[in-house]
Amino acid sequence: MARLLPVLCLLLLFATGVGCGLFGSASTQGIEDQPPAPVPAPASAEAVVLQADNFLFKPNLIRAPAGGTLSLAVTNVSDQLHDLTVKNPAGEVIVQVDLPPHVPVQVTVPLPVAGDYPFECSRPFHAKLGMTGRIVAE
Ligand SMILES: [Cu+2]
Repeated sequence: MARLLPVLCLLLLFATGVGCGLFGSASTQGIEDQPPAPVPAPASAEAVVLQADNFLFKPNLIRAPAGGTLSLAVTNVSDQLHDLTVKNPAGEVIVQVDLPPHVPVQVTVPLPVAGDYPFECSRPFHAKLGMTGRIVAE
């Protein structure tokens, strides 16, 4: 059930433009004197734009809050096939999606624990040529 919360928040955000005030522990809808507590929701609610090219990912370092999911809007801007392969901190592949040329692909990466989630293109030699990156969940 906890995994659904970010999705629900996202849906709520799109549906109403209001955000996650209903679910937040500190409702900061109004103007308050206190500095707002760090709320990662706006960053995680919007997809991070990721470009795949010959032979790099841009950006190749993405920071995201641990304990939720990261939405990526990935586009392969080159003319050849690439993929996005993401591993968790234990080194297990958790996401693998093909990236056809010039086709936007929405990718959701679960980030249940803090740590480094390395990603790469698994096509032969592409990672060696520079198609690597890192998601840092913190
Ligand atoms: Cu590639």
